[in-house]
Amino acid sequence: MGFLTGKRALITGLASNRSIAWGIAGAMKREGAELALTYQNEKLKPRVEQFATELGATVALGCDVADDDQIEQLATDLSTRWDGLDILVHSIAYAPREELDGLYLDAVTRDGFAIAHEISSYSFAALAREFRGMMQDGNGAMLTLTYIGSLRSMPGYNVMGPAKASLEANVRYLAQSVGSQGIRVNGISAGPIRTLAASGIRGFKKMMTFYEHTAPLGRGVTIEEVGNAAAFLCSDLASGITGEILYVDAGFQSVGISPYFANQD
Ligand code: 0WD
Repeated sequence: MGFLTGKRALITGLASNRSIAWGIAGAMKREGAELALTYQNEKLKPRVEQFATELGATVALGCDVADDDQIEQLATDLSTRWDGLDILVHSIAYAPREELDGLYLDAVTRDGFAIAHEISSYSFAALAREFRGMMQDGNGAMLTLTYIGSLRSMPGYNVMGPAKASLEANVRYLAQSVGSQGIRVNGISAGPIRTLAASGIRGFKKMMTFYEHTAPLGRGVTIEEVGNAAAFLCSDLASGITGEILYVDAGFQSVGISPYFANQD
């Protein structure tokens, strides 16, 4: 019996079988959770419905998190199918592509800054507000995905850095807001993984090489590894953990200078 048996999980941000949300869905399914998936728009609908079939997911529902009405509708639709929710996974980020090119100060605009923060950070609070009412049994868990670009500047990550910093603060404030209901809120800071979202970052391949030379494990991480950590954090095994950002990054964040670079003459 898996450690998520009997849990019902709503997973957002599934765009392809390379998405981190796919790794999370797979791990949660394996551990016994019943799944519901969301798709952002009609274009993604057939693909996500196919994923739902493969995962034996109960439902696939539409929701563009830029639209409050759609978030509300999602909660209404889900509540007609399930009488409660245990796990909410927010695996969504977006910034206009032009914002992710060149130096931050040359690229950042008022609109781009607002959009990146709205979709990548605020939407977590918007979903949390809508779904906390369905998490009534005192063991709910909410999870989001972040990146170390929140703490350190990274080439081309630009406005997503401040947006992820905001998201991580969101985790702490949400944890405080819903802690009295027994709901836990955490984030996973994942190492870079080649997904659709990552393809917007120029120089991603070269950065991966640097990453592999720096991380103690000498490699990147997989969506399956992120999925396993997500399943744990959203399970009762993690009942004492909230307001936390857990690094699943092959140890990259722990390094100052790796021996690889010191050994170069
Ligand atoms: O290296 C990476 N891939 C890392 C990703 C390292 C660390 C963290 N992350 C984060 C991302 O920032 C994001 O928060 O993980 C999360 C998931 O990202 P992913 O799995 O890398 O990306 P992807 O497979 O592209 O899924 C993100 C999806 C969107 O995909 P596209 O590529 O179509 O933009 O977020 C969804 C969408 O499906 N999304 C939305 N969903 C609802 N409403 C919206 C929206 N407005 N905007 C984007």
